[in-house]
Amino acid sequence: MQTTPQSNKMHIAVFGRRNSGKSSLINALTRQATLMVSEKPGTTTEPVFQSFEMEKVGPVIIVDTSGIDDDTDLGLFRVQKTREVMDLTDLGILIFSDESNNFKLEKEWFHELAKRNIPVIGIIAKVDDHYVDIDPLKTELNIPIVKISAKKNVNFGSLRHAIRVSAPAEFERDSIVGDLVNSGDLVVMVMPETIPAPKYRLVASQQQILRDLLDHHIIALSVTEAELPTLLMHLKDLPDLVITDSQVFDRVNEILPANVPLTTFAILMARFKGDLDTFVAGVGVIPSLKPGDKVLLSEACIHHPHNGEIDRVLVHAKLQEIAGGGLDITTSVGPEFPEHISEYKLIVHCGGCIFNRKQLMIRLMRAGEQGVPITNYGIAFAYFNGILPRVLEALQVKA
Ligand SMILES: Nc1nc2c(ncn2[C@@H]2O[C@H](COP(=O)(O)OP(=O)(O)O)[C@@H](O)[C@H]2O)c(=O)[nH]1
Ligand SMILES: [Mg+2]
Repeated sequence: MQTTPQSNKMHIAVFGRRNSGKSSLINALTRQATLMVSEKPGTTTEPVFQSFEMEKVGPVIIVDTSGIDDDTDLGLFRVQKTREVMDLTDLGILIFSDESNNFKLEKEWFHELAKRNIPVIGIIAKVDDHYVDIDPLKTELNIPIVKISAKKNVNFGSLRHAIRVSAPAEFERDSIVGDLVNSGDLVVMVMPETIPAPKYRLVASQQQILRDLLDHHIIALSVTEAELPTLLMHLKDLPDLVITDSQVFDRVNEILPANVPLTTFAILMARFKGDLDTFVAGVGVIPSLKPGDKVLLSEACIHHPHNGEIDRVLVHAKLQEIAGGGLDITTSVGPEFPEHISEYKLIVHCGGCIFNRKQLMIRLMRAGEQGVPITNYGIAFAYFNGILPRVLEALQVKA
C-alpha cells in the first residue's frame, strides 16, 4: 500500500465524559486492545494517537482523549488538552452519557465541534446496560446517532458506515481506478462510436478516468467498440483491464475473452463518488418491486449535459417492466433532495457527475437513516443487462 503522510490522514477523535467508554469504543473499532480500559475515571490523561487502516476509508488516525467533565485542577488542564485536539479533528465521535439525560455538556462540545465545521457522529454507548431514547437528540442536533456496545460488540458495522458517510470530502478516495491496476499495466478504454459529448470533447467520467490512469503511470489506450477487435489483434498480451461505456457493454463483452477484467465508466464513478456496497445492496430490491410501490429517481442536475434524459426514461421503463407495471415513480431533479423519503421502496440516483463525494454521501446517509435502499443509474443498468457479476468481479481483481 502507498504510504500517506500523517497529516493527510483523516483524524477521528473520540470525545465524551470520563468512563463513558471512549477507550473501549476505539479498541472495538480498531479490533485491537491497545488502549487501557478501566472502571476508574480519568485513566486516559493525555490524548493518544493511533494509526490504523480502516476498511473502505483508508489510513486514519484515531485520537483517544481524556474526559470532558473532569473539573479537578489537573482535570481542567486535561480538558484543555482535549479541547486542543478539536483543532486537528476531521471527524468527531461524541459519546452522549449523561445519567440525567439532558446532555448539557455533550451539547456544549457538539457546538464547539460544529463551530469548527467538524462533522460529528453521536454515540450512545453501553447499550447492553441501559436504554436511551435517541429521537429527541437526533431531532435537536441533526446528526447521525449510533447506539453501540463495545462489550457485546454491537453495531460497529453501523458506526463504520457512519464514519464512511460522514468523512469530509477531502478524504474522498484518492483514485478512481489507480488502486485496481499497477503502474505499467495496460488499460483499454472503449467509447461508443457516437460519444455522447460535443465534438472534440469527451464525457467528464472518461476524461477523469484517463487522467487518473496517466497519473498512475498506466498505459491507457482508447478505441471505439468497432476497432476493439483490431486493437486486440495488435496487442502481444491481453489488457489488464478494459473499461467500457455501458451503452456498448454487450458488444465488448462478446469480443473480449472472459478472463479479461471488464468494467464500465459508470461503475467506476459510482465506486468513486458513492458507496458501491450500498448501491449493490440497493439493486437487490428491484426484483421484489410490485405495482403500487413508490420509487424515487433522483438527479443532481436540472440540465442534462449528456444523455441523462435517456437514462431516466430507460430506468423508468425497465423498472415498470420488472414490476409488471403500476409502480408509482417520482423524479426529483436538482439540488433538493426530499426530506421524507421513508415512503419509497427504492431510490435510484444519477451518477452525480456534478456532485462531490460528500454531497452524494449525504444523500446515502439520509437514505440509510430512513431505511430506504438506494442505488444508481450505472449500477441499475449493469443489473438490467445482467452484467453486474462480471463488472464487480473486475473490481475485486488486484483490489
Ligand atoms: N456494560 C458495558 N460496559 C462498558 C462498555 N464499554 C465500556 N464499558 C465499561 O465502562 C468503563 C469505562 O470504559 P473506558 O473505555 O475506560 O471509558 P473511557 O474512560 O471513556 O475511556 C469500563 O469499566 C468498561 O469496562 C459497554 O459497551 N458495556
Ligand atoms: Mg479512556
